[in-house]
Amino acid sequence: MKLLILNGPNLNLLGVREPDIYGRQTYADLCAMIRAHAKEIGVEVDIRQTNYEGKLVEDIQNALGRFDGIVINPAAYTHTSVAILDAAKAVRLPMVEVHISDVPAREDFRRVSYIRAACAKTITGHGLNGYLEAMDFLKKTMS
Ligand code: CA2
Repeated sequence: MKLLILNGPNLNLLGVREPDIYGRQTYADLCAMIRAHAKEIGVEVDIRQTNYEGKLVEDIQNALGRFDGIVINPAAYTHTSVAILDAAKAVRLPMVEVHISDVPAREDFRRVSYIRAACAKTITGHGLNGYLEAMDFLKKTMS
């Protein structure tokens, strides 16, 4: 089983700024956690981060036939991007939406999630562990 882990804009700054919201662990720490968990549960992972909306669209499109499922944190594009939603709907791969912070408890503009409509599950506010929970969910639902 092969999972694509996609991260949107500014998530490369994890641990560098706003530790009160996103914690002190870095993006490298997140990648290490995901890789260790993948090994534990016996899945392959490809972890990517981009600041570009079109790159996320292309990565989702190209996942068809290459990956069995997608864990996605589109970051700010969660709240704006119909293009990412359309790509996710087009490929119809099992997908889980993850947010590190407790999004509903933040600003009103973060309450909208376009990608949610294409996701089997949404995990918010569980910190970096949310990614691991998403991997567990996909592993369980697909085996
Ligand atoms: O909570 C999440 O995971 C978010 O997807 C993070 C996005 C935000 O726009 C969403 O509303 C919720 C922001 C990612 C930026 O991450 C940073 C990390 C450290 C320092 C600055 C930004």
